[in-house]
Amino acid sequence: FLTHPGDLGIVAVGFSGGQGKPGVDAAPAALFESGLLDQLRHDLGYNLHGHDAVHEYADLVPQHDPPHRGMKNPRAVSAVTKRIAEQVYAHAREGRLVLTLGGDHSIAIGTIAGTAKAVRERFAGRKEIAVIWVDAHADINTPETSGSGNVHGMPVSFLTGLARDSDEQFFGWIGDEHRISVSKIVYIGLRDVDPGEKRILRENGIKAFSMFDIDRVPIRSYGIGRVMELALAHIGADTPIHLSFDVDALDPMWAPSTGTPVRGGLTLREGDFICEMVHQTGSLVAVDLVEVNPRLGPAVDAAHDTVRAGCSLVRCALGETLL
Ligand code: HAR
Ligand code: MN
Ligand code: MN
Ligand code: MN
Repeated sequence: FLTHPGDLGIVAVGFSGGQGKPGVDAAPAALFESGLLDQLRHDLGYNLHGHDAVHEYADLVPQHDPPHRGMKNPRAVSAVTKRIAEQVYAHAREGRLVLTLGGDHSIAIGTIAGTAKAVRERFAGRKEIAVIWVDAHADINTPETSGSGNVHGMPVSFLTGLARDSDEQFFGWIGDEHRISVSKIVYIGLRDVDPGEKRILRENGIKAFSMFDIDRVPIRSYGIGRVMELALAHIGADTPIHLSFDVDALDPMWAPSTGTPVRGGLTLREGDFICEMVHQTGSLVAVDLVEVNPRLGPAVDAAHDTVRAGCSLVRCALGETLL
């Protein structure tokens, strides 16, 4: 039964260079093995494109890649995200909804750059995308504010132009056509934000809903339903939406296998609800699912549970309904 027929471009990214823990590159294969593609094809009725390969970008990763402005693996992450931007752009230009499976969250530099460029072209520069960033973390460090040097903690600063580098091999390839404005980002699920990031969020007036806002304490906080109403109202109708979902937004109870788990997160139902609400806008143009690491986790079932949660989030974003 085809509830949502349509063309879906898939970019499967086996890349982990935005952070230090191996295994996050194995997520696309694990998601495929658990039946995600069949669910998208048969249960949701999509025509799939680009799903045959998991890209490893080995040709773009140099042997010697010393830090630049404190960033680790800067040449590799820059070159890989540039390539991802081209891949996402190529799907989006064909009018396909684009699903990118990471990989760590540095890859969103590429996915969002690609979507932003395609939407600008499609609407002759009159429309800009909005980004809903679901995460325990804000990922808005600049190279200078980052304590870790991991680029997966910096994608939003490069995408907004808060961080820039004129050198092509260190993200200098990012142009105005790839960027998003700070007023078009909404965060949901934050609970582990560095002091420097809090200052950046405040100084730029960036819309952010923390776990406190999602809690159902009477009067003072909103609950997930009201948070989604407010988030979508901030974006406004008729604005193309890129949903970038970091699986660590979920509580480790639901998604234990991830590189930087933070307790006190979203339930799986709250995560699915965010995705369902975004789907219902009819404005979704791209989805990322990142930071699933099937090699990590406390128990034998951890990876399996996390992969299943990831599949559920993706299905909800792509139109699965309960009835
Ligand atoms: N804020 C920390 C840093 O910059 C941790 C970032 C962790 N990021 C992710 N992606 N797991 O959200 O290093
Ligand atoms: Mn089936
Ligand atoms: Mn993230
Ligand atoms: Mn995170």
